[in-house]
Order: sequence, then structure tokens, then C-alpha cells
Amino acid sequence: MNAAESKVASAAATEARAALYAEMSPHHLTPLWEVLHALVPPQPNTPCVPALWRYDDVRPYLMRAGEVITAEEAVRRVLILENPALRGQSAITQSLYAGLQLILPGEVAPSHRHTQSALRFVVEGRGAFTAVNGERTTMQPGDFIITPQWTWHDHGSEADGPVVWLDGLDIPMIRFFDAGFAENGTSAQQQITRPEGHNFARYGANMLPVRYDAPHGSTSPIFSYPYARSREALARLERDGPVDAHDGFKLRYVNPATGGSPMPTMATFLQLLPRGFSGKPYRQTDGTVFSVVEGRGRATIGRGDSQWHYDFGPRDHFVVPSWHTLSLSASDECVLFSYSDRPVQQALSIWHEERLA
Ligand code: GTQ
Repeated sequence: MNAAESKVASAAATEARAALYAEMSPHHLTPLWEVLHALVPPQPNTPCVPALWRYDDVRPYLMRAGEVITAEEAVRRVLILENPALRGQSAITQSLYAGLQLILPGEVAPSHRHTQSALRFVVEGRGAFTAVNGERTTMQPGDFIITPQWTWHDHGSEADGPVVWLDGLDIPMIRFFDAGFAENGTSAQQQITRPEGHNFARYGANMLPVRYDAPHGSTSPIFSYPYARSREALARLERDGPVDAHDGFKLRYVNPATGGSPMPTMATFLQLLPRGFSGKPYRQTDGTVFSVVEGRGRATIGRGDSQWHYDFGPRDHFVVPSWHTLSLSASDECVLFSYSDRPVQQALSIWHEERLA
């Protein structure tokens, strides 16, 4: 075939293909070869973008929400942190939800339960409580608190000012599986059947009941991981060294009964970046949400030729999507909390990371 002949042949093929696609479309058939590259990309190709929510920008809207709706009316008075590339989907990554919840003195966020797992990370204020399975946990800034799937939970406040926490849930994941159930309690607040601290004595002292029977399946039996303890561990590690060139000093929270993540769908971390730290870049397949607890620093995020620089301070939140490089640096000593869908990826043997030089 000469050049002219092959041009005619390829025009004929294009036409025949277009006719085939058009005729089969009403039968709900689509040719794979037109989409194969996008379906099986050579590397992760998330639609999510990095984003930063400065607390100084968010807080006034949260407080205005406190003026226009009660916690009881709203059920949960939360401003959702939506990924700018996923507006309308109530998602910060394809698999994770994040929101900032406000409760004011004397308010109640009524009892309900659902198959979505929830974590709370306390951002501002003290003296609100969450009740899980008949026991209250009082919230202090930096505490990491768990609501296991399908457990009754309500929130309340005996504080004298606003209390705000980060809600991390696996809502998009449960939606993906179309596997979510939920129900409301018959009374706004559940009956308290055990004194506060009982749960921590039973499960939180590096010991377990002799005849341990996992009360919440694969979810940690501990409801609250107090900040004071985790912070003290990081301070001690910083004194002793050595520092990790990518992470600073980073610990993962565990289910004490299994050594695995506290919730089946979400991993949680707390890390300390020493003053003057300049971390090396890394990338991981689990898109990650960060909540800044202490200090000031910078997150440099990259993908291809694009770069984002976020100068962060206390109570700021940011998201690093899958397979974006991240390097963290600290002008002051910083403490960062973070969560991701890593346990799910690890269960599927697809979690992957690269620690770059
Ligand atoms: O506290 O139960 O941010 O069910 C979203 C859904 C919080 C909660 C959220 C929820 C909750």
C-alpha cells in the first residue's frame, strides 16, 4: 500500500468503527480499546488535587454555622472539607471524608449509628464529650477518638466555649461498596452505663482482659488515644534520636489487640518534625489528610511539573493526594496528625511507597 491508499484504508476503518460504536451503544456496550489506557494507567492518576484549609479562614464560617443552626437540628453541625476537584461528592480523597464539627456549650448531637467508621481529632477547645457504647470520653485538644462502625454515638458539651474537632470517616469507601446502613437512636443521648476511663483501664494500659473477646471486631477496643501520652512518646524519641530523613519522628496508632490499624478502613499517625527539619520527598499510594497540632512548617507537594507550597500553622488542614510527592519542613518544632486508607490498600496488597533522595 502506498501512502494515499493507506490513508483511504484508515479513513474507512475509522468510519466502520464509529458505525460499530454507535450501533452497539444502545445495547450498553463500549469498546475497551478506546479507554484501556485510562482504565489501567501506568501509574496512579488521581483526579484529586492538593488543598489547604487555613483555620483562620474556616473558623469564622464554622462559628456562623453555630448561629444559623443548632447541633440538634443539624444532627451533626459539620463543614465538609471537599477536595476542590471533587466538589459535590463530600470527599477529600476518592476514599475518605473529612469535616470540621462544632459543638457549643450545652448542645447535643443526637445518638445514631452507622456502618461507616469515624475518627475524631480534637482541634479546638476542651470539655465536649462523645459517648460510645455507654461510656463518655471527654475531649482534649489533640486527642484521637474512635467511633467503631455500628456503635451508638452522640456528642455533647459541658465546655464553656466552642469545641471543634476533625471528623475523618470512610464515607466514600462505604458508598463505593454500596454497603452502608444507618439508624437513629430512640433518645437523643444514650444511657451511660460505665464511668469514664473504664475503657482505657481495660484496654489502654498495654494489657488486655484475660478472656479478650474483641468487642468491635477488627476495630480497636480503645475509644480514645489521649494526646498527652502520644506527645510524650514523641518528645522522648526526639531526645533519643535518630530522626527519619523523610518523616521526622512518626508513630502509627494501633489496635493493641492486633498491632494493626485502629480501624479496618483508616490508618492514623502522629509525627513530630524537629525545629529546622527539612524532610526528603516521598510518595505513597494512600492519599493522606493532615491536621496540624503544633508549630509552623511547610508542605511541598509535587506531581509532574506542578508544585504546591503550603505554609501551615496550628489547626490548619491539608490533603496530599495519592502518588503526589510530599516533603515536610519545620521552622518551629511541629506535630502533625494524619490519616489515610492505607489498611485497605494493604489488605489488597496494592499499597506502595517510594522514599526519594
Ligand atoms: O459524628 O456521626 O462529620 O455520622 C459525618 C457523618 C460526623 C458523626 C460527620 C457522621 C458524623
